[in-house]
Amino acid sequence: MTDSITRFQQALAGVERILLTTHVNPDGDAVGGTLAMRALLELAGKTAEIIMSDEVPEKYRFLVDRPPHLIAEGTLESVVAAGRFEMVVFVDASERSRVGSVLDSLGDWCVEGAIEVNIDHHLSNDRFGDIAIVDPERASAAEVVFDIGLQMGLGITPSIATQLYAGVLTDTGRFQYSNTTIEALAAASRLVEAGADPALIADRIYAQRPLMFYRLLGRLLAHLEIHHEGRTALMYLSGELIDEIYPEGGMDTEGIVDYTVQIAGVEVGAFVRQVGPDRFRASLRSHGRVNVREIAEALAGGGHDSAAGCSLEGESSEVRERLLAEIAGKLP
Ligand SMILES: [Mn+2]
Repeated sequence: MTDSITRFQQALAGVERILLTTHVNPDGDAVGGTLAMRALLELAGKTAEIIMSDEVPEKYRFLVDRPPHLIAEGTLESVVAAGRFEMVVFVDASERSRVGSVLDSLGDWCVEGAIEVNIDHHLSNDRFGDIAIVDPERASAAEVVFDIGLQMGLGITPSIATQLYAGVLTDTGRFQYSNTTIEALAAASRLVEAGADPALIADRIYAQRPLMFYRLLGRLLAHLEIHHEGRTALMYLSGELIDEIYPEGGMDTEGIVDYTVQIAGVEVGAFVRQVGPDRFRASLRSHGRVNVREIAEALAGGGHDSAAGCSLEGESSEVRERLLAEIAGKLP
């Protein structure tokens, strides 16, 4: 880590324009970590722009000091017209493809041989890029960004501290997941010292959700499936229900999967949602006794030992059977 941050610092000296990006369906860590990294690069005197595939969810907009560019927007031309990027920084992406359609245009936006920097904390991270600053011991990418800021001696402003704290808070499930380590808590403590307000941040993220979120949650809980003698809980969100509850889009399902594993006796919780015709996304959680990363990897996904995910293709009942069979094989 220390060595790769030093190499990053050396590479920074030779570049002026830096592009940052993060994974599709950005969560609190992706949003907070990427915004904070941009702010740190600006403190280091660089020109830095974020381009992402999906928009920042409503509940994280309070973290946004300057809006990131969206791939779907028409503003990109002016960004690129100002000059090509000499460095691309990926934040919270376990592999290059996780950033979605941004990847298709990188060649148009960047100079040839632009330096790729990979800032992440996923165990499954494949160390892509020219410089990989990856620490799987860290609960969040935000902590890795914090380490970079500290090692580079850049000041952590209250705004940066707030963005990073949001990353630690959300990726540890409000300091509840098994990744809530001494280091994660220490980082959170130092971020509070630097100006992050824990009560305000928790309120903005968790206590200001739109009514529709709870309507959706109610429907999903009412139809929760219990399998494997009570050890597996599965929630399924069909495309029809998405269209019914969110006819104008803007669906927010973050954290819904946690309910599946908060039921007594349940070892593995799964939340499967339809993302297209015969296309699904599954999120998996466990209490740590079952390694859900292995389940996800068997289905070409990835993640952490007690929080993982994968994409699935096929007919909905067949997809669920495949997932349940994989879970059954890992139950104690
Ligand atoms: Mn993360």
